[in-house]
Amino acid sequence: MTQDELKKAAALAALDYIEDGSIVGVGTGSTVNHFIDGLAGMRNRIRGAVSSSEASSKRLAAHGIQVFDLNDIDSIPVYVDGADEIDGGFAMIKGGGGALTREKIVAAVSKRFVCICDASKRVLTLGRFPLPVEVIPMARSHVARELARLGGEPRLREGFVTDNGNLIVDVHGLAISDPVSTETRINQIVGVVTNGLFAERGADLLLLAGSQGVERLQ
Ligand code: ABF
Repeated sequence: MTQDELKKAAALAALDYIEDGSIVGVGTGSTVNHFIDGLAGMRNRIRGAVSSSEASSKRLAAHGIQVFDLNDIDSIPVYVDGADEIDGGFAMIKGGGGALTREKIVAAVSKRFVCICDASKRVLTLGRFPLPVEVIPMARSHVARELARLGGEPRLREGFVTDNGNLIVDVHGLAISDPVSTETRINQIVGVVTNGLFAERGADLLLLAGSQGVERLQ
């Protein structure tokens, strides 16, 4: 199977966890695009969705799925999203697509985080994938200096502006042995909006697609 076929298999497995009549939390990325396309087949069974990016909102709307403002919703039973890396404790690096802040907000409101991945995303230690950090533009240099003190190599993502009007700094070369404390430490740097470590609130269920099928891990 190709990597895209694996992504699709993981994404379609997530449909099993969608509750009838509910609002579905929807992430961002190529794996999630398969999930959105699958969700279209059951759109009459759900109330609608809350989305983590303009791109996902557009795709949902194109399928006739109503997209709600998060501020009008009290709770979301299930949030489905991909990851760039996920470790054995279900801590993740996310934000390769630049939607990390909205993803973290929707995940925070959701009761259950279902992570959908192909097997290449599973790692022993997070950090080979550069850690994205969303930054207020005027704080860019300050934040980069502070990130360098953590031992990584911060690089501005050229020509990229987030849906929130901010910048992304990708930190290369980190080996993240304690994801919760690294997440907290980076978030304390003034000018950081959020970082792509999802450790404090990691995934609850991992649907991991490999050549043998989709493993359901929790
Ligand atoms: C989102 O999509 C991001 O947090 C992550 O960066 C990316 C995963 O990429 P893909 O599904 O395209 O491999 O979940």
